[in-house]
Amino acid sequence: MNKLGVHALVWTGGWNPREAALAVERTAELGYDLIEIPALDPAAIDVTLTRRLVEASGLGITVSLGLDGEADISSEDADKVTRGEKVLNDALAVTRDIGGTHMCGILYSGFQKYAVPATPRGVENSVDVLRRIAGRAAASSITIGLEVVNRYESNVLNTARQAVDFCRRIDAPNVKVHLDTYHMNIEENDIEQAILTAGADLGYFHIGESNRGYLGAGNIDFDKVFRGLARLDYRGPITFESFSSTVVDPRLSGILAIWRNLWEDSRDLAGHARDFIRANLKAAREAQL
Ligand code: FUD
Repeated sequence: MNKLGVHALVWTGGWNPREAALAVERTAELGYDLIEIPALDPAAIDVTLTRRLVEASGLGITVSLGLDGEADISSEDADKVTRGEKVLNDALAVTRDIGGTHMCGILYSGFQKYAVPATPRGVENSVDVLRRIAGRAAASSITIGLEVVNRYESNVLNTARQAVDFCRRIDAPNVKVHLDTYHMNIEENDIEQAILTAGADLGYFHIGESNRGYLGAGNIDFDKVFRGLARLDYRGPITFESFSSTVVDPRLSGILAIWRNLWEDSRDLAGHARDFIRANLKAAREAQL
């Protein structure tokens, strides 16, 4: 069945030894199966420490990131593309060395608001780089998840349909579509249909509310979300994401525009999300029988 995960920013904004230990301990204590750690700066992750903590906890681990504008593989500027490929290679090495199974996020472009559309040549650059990254990832049995985000966070992949077409162009079995309910709620016509459109290409799933706070306290139609996952019989990881000004990673929280305090008690939030996801998934699966 699906492995259930939680994003590290629910617990901590950094990854020093104390923060890493706390995030791993709390995730395991609540019965989650995996922790997803952000690696916008892969060098900031202490690989030996992280591997030791994760192995001792019995959790799985995944890595997520987005590229910045100076290291953008969807650019027409060869230097930016080269820098972006290096960031992806560095993050992949971290994913491998900490025992990660998935590297996902906005791997295909800058993780930012663009003021102009992506260009065909830029998108071709992105496809070429990701094909090489996929080959290296496959050697370590790592799945690449291309996260579909809303228009303010990339100009390349905003819908499930675009992501499926993009995966076809890369044409590597370990490159999958990564959907996120927060973004789908903004861009898709119908969340359930979008999940079905991703189909067998769906390889990673983020669950987050419309205001990125407590699940069920916003506008997302979770009946459709879980029905879609059940109809697809999706078996991959499902990670809970939520952000509040209580827990801040200066770079990531800034890109995500986390200005408001939506919760203070990480443990209560994550415990609630675990129960919410488990109960809704179970009900949706039973309804399919
Ligand atoms: C971005 C997003 C996140 C992001 C991750 C990076 O809006 O939804 O999934 O990729 O937080 O660690």
